[in-house]
Amino acid sequence: MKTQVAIIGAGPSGLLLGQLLHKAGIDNVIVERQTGDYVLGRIRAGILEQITVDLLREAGVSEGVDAEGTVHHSIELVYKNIRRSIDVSGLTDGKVVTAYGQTEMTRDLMAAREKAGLTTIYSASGVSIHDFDGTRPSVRFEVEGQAKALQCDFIAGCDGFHGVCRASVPEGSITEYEKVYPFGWLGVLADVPPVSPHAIVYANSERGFALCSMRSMTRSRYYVQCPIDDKVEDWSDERFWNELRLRLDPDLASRIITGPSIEKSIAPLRSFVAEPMRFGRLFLAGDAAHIVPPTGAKGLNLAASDVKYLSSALIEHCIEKSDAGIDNYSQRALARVWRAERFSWWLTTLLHRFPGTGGFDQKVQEAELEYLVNSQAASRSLAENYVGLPLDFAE
Ligand code: RFL
Ligand code: PHB
Repeated sequence: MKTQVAIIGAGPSGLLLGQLLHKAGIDNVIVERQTGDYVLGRIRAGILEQITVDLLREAGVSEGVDAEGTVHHSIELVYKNIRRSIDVSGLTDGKVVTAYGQTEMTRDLMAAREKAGLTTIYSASGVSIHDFDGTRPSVRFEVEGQAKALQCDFIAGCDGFHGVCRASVPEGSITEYEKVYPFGWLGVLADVPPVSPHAIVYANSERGFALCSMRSMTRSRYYVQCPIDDKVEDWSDERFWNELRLRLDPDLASRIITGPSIEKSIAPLRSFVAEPMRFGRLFLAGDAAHIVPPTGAKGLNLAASDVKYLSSALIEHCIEKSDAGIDNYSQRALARVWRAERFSWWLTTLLHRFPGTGGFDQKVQEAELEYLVNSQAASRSLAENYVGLPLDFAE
């Protein structure tokens, strides 16, 4: 088998990259370790920056988000049992974020790929990548017990945090920066109307962080901070809803509509960056190169901006015969990655209860939240990061 770009991973990074390359006439094959249904079963992100929605549009896959996405103009912050709104749009010249599930976005991208007749190899086992430091890279794997080889010009490592691509880079060529947080998020998806259909609610409470989000007017996504070693079985639906209510202001708590969970999972929180993001003819994109704690809703959006930079670079190489884009890819992507890392770390630190947090730390968090909602300078800084920083910065 032969292709121009071998993409490892059929998550949002890999699928979006495949679509953008295809639109530009660049041949690509995706190799994914799981089945398509498994990939769709992972409930993750829900908030898209405008840049991400624009990219879906550019890829010709925006029908779903245009029809079903819910535009948010504000976020709400709960602290000291009160709730205050931040007018994100008003503070950013009208920018918005859109609630549309990663599951739905992935489904749309998979459907578009199938319709275009592009090759995706699911259930590939023992995937390995070779010779990306030379001019003729290749990918090897097994499908139904049969060994396969895929020759290519470039490899895009879109295989997430636990993937094979980053792990295949020689140790001395990569630097990893990591911070692991001492708690997790317990997430519940339920077919109930969202408590706050016009805003995402972030709560700081003495009992720990909570978040109210949505997927549609009939499907909601809620999270509570939990100890990292808790098990999903420890959390009955009833315990979850009770804990959520206790972390919100009384008005919002009284309005929550509860129902049986249709998914419940615990996610660890981590900040991680691998530098650089290019090794010869191998490029890392999305979670394969970096992780943010989900507090700022940045993970999927960073994956999308990496893909924007990478697709432009590969198109420039293949069509315009210029290497400027691929040579600059890592630096360009990392500039935006580190800004989102900073924002996600800051918001996580501000909103969560850390083990050993005393009265002083809680008071300082509350003072900062009060400052945030009352100072236009501070709320503008939050807003411009939340809607997504520009794709390029002056260095
Ligand atoms: P993915 O989604 O992990 O996809 C990688 C794919 O690669 C496959 N794979 C392999 N394939 C072949 N060979 C191998 N050896 C392979 N190893 C792995 C995997 O099976 C998988 O299909 O990475 P990608 O595409 O870079 O996408 C990143 C996003 O999934 C992630 O950043 C977001 O979900 C993060 N995130 C959020 N991001 C946002 O922008 N907004 C949000 O509101 C938001 N909320 C969240 C989140 C992540 C969460 N969790 C569970 C970590 C909320 C949560 C709770
Ligand atoms: C979600 O809807 O899953 C979501 C929303 C906002 C976040 C993280 C996750 O910051």
